[in-house]
Amino acid sequence: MRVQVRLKEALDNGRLRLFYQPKMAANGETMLGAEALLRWHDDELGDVSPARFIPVAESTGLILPISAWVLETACQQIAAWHRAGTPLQVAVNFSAQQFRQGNVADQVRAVLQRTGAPAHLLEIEITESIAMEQPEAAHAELSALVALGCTVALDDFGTGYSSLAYLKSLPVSVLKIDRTFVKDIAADQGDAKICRAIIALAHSLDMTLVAEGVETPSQLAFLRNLGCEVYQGWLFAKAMPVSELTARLLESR
Ligand code: G
Ligand code: G
Ligand code: MN
Ligand code: NA
Repeated sequence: MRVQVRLKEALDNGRLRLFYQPKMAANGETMLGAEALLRWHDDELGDVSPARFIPVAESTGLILPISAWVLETACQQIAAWHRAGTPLQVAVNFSAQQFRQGNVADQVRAVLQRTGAPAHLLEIEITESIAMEQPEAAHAELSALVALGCTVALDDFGTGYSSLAYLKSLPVSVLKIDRTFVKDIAADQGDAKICRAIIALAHSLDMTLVAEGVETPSQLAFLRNLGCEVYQGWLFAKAMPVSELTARLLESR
């Protein structure tokens, strides 16, 4: 109850923030994009993880205004980096309710127009389970997003149950291997095999592979050997405020 009330206040009072976590190329130096991640510091509750408050927001309907704020803020930032001559692709997490509500592509089109963010710099991340929940509606919405020029990534891949036939039919160009598989990749034969299989699957469907939660050089080496293209994790950087990410973009120019 307390989280719910204070979350509403945080949204209304501009206390939510978006941080950005770099996505790196296999050389470990080139930044290919970033994922926008919500952060909330509450005076009483301290730092509250989105893993805790997103489910509350989902169950109270607050997720819709929060998601609208996230999309608007990320697109404003995409436009700002683009205007500054340091364009960066930014991935935004979409919630189950946003998809249930429908007309996602119309909403995205309006925000792109309003902010001046180029569509090709916006990536939409949806979890495998969202895509499976309403296969036909998700297919139609995702196709409309791709028609706008956005890319679509399947997040937490490997934790859901998408059929390969459905996966093949989806207009998705990026698979993000869930970090639970990456975690023990160097120690656990089973996880290593799952990663190998997911990477082979992605490549056979002409999809780009992103590994999440890369924390150690040995995980990186292992994934590199398997031909993974994009790396996200604390080995490279945690999610950071705009000012820090901007400094990195300027350094790398
Ligand atoms: O970055 P972190 O570990 O704190 O994120 C925890 C969870 O919250 C992750 O599953 C992440 O996808 C989710 N999350 C973070 N930001 C957003 C957001 O803007 N929208 C939605 N729907 N989920 C988010
Ligand atoms: O569910 P989703 O993949 O959108 O959420 C990404 C989550 O993973 C965020 O909560 C982010 O903070 C977290 N994360 C990013 N890199 C790492 C990492 O290297 N290790 C761990 N444990 N978590 C990470
Ligand atoms: Mn994500
Ligand atoms: Na994920």
